[in-house]
Amino acid sequence: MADTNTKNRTDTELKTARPPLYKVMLLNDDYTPREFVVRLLKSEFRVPEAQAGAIMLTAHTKGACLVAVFTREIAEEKATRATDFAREHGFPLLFTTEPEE
Ligand code: NFA
Repeated sequence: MADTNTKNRTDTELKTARPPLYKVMLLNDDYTPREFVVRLLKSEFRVPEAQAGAIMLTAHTKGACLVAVFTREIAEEKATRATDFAREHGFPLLFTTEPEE
């Protein structure tokens, strides 16, 4: 059964360790078609159509946009997979990762 007696727990016991999180960023380029970016965001990151369009447009106008946040290993794997998929289709589209502040 779960320990519901919070009264007698110490501060240390109450602390829940959370792994550091990493941002997956979408970078703009001049060659990858907008529709390809939206399709990739939907298939690789499970982002709904409207949100995928908004992320693509933000990257297009501002140079970069946050796609999603994961633990380091997952973030790196997703960024690599998505970037590789674009390469396989001949596009220079780039996803990067960076630690969340
Ligand atoms: N800038 C690209 C274009 O005009 C679209 C794009 C958006 C590329 C976001 C990469 C990231 N075709």
